[in-house]
Amino acid sequence: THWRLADERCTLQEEEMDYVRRFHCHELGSNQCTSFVAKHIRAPLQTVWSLVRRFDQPQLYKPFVRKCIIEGKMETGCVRYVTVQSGLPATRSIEKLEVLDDNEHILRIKFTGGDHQLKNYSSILTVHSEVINDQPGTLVIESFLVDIPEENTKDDIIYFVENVLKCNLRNLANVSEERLA
Ligand code: A9S
Repeated sequence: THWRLADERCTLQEEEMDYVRRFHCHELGSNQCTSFVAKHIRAPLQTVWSLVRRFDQPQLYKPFVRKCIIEGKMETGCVRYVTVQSGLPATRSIEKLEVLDDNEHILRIKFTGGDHQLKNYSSILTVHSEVINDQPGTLVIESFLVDIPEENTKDDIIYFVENVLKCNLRNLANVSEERLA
């Protein structure tokens, strides 16, 4: 089992890095940092993408989101007003839909306001179909770019954002896999 585990880990690395190189390029500014998280989900790509693409309802899979309102139609350039659960270092976020590509399955978002510390935050989320143990699966990769704030170190901000994204993708897996049950 150790060998298989190791194999899965290195397989994850190889395919993941190919996608990251192709789809997750960020123009790094002088005082900015970037990283990414990835998650294998045991559900077909269409199921996962149907949840991810709902820019108007991030609460479908994001556990920290309490409420979300968007103005007008859900299309490139539209803005959502997110309020988040209590106990977090922020209460709200204003987020703009940069790209929603239903063919390439690419979602690009920028945070344009709010009372959080994530200045000039932008993210790219892509989904890729794969086979896991002969079952249809989906590899989700989410990368981000964000300013390094004065009061934090680069490692602090990366640690913080990576953990939020890991929570989001873990819950995306739960919701996607439940939909099949
Ligand atoms: O939700 C995302 O896609 C990504 C992030 C990093 C969201 C972070 C967050 O919603 C909190 C979870 C509330 C943490 C915002 C915008 C600011 C925070 O401080």
